[in-house]
Amino acid sequence: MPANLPAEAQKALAKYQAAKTIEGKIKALEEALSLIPAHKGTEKLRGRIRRRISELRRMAERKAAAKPSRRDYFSIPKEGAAQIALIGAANSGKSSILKALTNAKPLVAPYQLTTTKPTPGMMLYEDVELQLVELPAILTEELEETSFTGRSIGFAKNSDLILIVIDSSRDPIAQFKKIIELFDEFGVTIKPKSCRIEVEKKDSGGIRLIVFGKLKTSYREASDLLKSMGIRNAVVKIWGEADLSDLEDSILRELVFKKAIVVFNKIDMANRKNLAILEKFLENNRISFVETSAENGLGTETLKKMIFSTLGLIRIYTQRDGVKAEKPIVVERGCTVKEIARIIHRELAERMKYARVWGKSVKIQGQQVGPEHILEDGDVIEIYT
Ligand SMILES: Nc1nc2c(ncn2[C@@H]2O[C@H](COP(=O)(O)OP(=O)(O)OP(=O)(O)O)[C@@H](O)[C@H]2O)c(=O)[nH]1
Ligand SMILES: [Mg+2]
Repeated sequence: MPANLPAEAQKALAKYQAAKTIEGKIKALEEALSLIPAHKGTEKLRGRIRRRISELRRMAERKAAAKPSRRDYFSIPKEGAAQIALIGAANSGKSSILKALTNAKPLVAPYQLTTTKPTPGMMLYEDVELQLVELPAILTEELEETSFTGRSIGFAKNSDLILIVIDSSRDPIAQFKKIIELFDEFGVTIKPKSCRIEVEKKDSGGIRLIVFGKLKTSYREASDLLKSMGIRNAVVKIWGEADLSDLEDSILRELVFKKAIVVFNKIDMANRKNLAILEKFLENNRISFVETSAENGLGTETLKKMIFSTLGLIRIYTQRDGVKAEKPIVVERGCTVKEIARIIHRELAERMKYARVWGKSVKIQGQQVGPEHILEDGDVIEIYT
């Protein structure tokens, strides 16, 4: 680990940390690379920087290729409790799934790239409305990129959940691999991390590591890595289990974790052997998957349930003078009574004294609870001021 980089190189790396644009980041890294002498001790760092530069270059190329004037039709206002993106290769059955799960009537056809713009539909899960958006194919059937690749992944990056639709009648491993590679290039990962790392840069005070879980490297090595990346003063918080490469990832790259479900569609025509291998891999990596046949409805109900549970949403029904609201307030798991009060009315959160709750979060039905009480799916709540 190069503890003593030339001051100029460290300055360039600090510039990279501060850069706001892709071009600025590339420039700073190129400068740093030219200032870091090549020898055994700097080999790893130089390699890491070179990898990051080529990644950023690809991102810049893609950005230039996507005409800004076309941006507009690619944005769909969020509706319902969450926005869910359907993404995958051409003809994998994205439109068919959208049609099976929502009120939308997209064109389903046996030729490639039938869908050429984001197409929304509303799905009703019990009493919760969720928005599904089919994105134009990011790969052809031959697994070549399309003119939509960048924009479709960009859209998915902003959604609450991604459904990766795989055509099980064609090689599922090749499709999945290619899609994950593309996601990686665009800074998206779907693999649940074993750790969370926050790097808060400071003006002074050196490097402080606060480890809530476990750091599988020495303090010395971690702080050397930070210094070699131009970070001299920072508070670094680590939750869960992290190693040096996790730390590297969080400093050099800006990987966004997205919840995802892999949907093996056309299961009626599946290539079973390869599928089993991929499913094992997903299981080991804690990535959810489901088998469907949009043609005959197989697995679509399971998919609906999985969408709701993966989103981590719960439904809270407010009650007033004994009358329960018909429509729930849909919030993220872990929501407290006070947060619900705030959603109803800001003043209510300040004026509330206690609440009565019926449902899974209380032992006695109608139990009196305080503002910090954590609610569960299906709870009924009456707030008293
Ligand atoms: N056998 C079988 N065929 C399916 C299934 N789902 C979709 N198909 C067929 O596959 C073809 C493509 O389906 P689409 O839903 O249009 O696929 P898409 O992913 O939206 O395609 P693009 O919009 O072109 O990217 C159609 O001929 C569908 O009838 C399935 O589960 N089983
Ligand atoms: Mg389609």
